[in-house]
Amino acid sequence: MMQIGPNTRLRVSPFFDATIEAGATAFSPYNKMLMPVSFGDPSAEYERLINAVSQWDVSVQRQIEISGPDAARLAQILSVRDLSKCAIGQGKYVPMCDHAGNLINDPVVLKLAEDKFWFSIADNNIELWAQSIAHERQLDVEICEPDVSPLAVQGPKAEDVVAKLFGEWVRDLKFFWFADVLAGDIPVKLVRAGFSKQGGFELFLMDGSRGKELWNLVHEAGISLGIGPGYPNPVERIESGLLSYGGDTDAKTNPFEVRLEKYVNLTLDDEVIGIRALRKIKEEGVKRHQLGVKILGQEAHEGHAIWYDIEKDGVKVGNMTNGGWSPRLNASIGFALVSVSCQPGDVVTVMKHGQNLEGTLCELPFI
Ligand code: THG
Repeated sequence: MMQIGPNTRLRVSPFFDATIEAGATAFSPYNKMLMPVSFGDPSAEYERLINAVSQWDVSVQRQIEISGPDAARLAQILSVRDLSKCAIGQGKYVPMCDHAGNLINDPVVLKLAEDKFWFSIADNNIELWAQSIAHERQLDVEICEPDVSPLAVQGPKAEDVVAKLFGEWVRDLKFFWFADVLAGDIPVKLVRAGFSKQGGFELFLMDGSRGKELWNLVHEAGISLGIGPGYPNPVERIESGLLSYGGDTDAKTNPFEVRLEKYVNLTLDDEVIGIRALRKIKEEGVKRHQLGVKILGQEAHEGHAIWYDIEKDGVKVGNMTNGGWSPRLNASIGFALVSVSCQPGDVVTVMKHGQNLEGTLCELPFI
């Protein structure tokens, strides 16, 4: 049997043992940790997310904590979305850019206090980035990665499971808002969030020694509702139009290209990193945009398609960045990052190695 040698470069999730017991068969690296990405039965894992409830070890969604007198200022410097109206107890989905306007992350930013924020990050080293910016600008802040590990509960029955654990009031928690709760005596921050469009919550475990207990409590609360293990589902999130930073983006992707314009405030102060570059990009117009591509009449293909070339009239116009078989659409679908000369309705060729597939571009989301 293949073994993984955990060390400081590849850390173990507090839920690792529980996911192995639940039958995890594959893991993927993310933020210097491993995330389970298969429990051996992809169609059952998809079905329970769509029709029942699924629990996911997403502790790889690390929190970068910024606290201190200049915390609010630094949080805004790092974010191209206006955070001034974010309340304590509220989160927002926020694009982060480098100085050239390239997307470097798309966290959920949680405001814990006037002087304390968590950046719940996608896969990139934001702790190092935030430290560097703070020191260069001589800001009075502390930055760390606390012992916090999210466990997602997703699906149409997720709310029932979470209500069983914490009470009926959870049904009134608004999207991206959060509250401190106890699961038994395990401290948890309960966030209405999750990387699917099937509804649900994330339980941020606040004590990494208690991962197995929390996993089991959620499992027990969900048994009668059909709960089972899962992970951020690659097909459901494509159907739903959710972006995977680093999966659907390259080093030169800006937020306008990947449908994040509504989260960008170009009137923010010039000290916000990337904002001047984004104003210029907006003025000049983008060269690429993200659409869907639908390949009709194709059997499910093994694994997941990544970064296949897309051609139109024999000329490369971009890439299918991620794709997979959609049971609900009865088609292979994917995200297309293509030239703005391409429009929904255009017929294109997806250059799968050794097999060229005819597809049609479409608006997102698929569902
Ligand atoms: N939850 C938490 N942290 C995360 C993710 C998460 N960190 C990594 C990654 N996911 C960050 N990316 C996203 C992408 C999309 C959403 C959340 C995090 C999301 N989008 C909704 C949408 O696009 O419809 C809502 C956005 C809005 O309109 O405000 O939820 O999943 N903790």
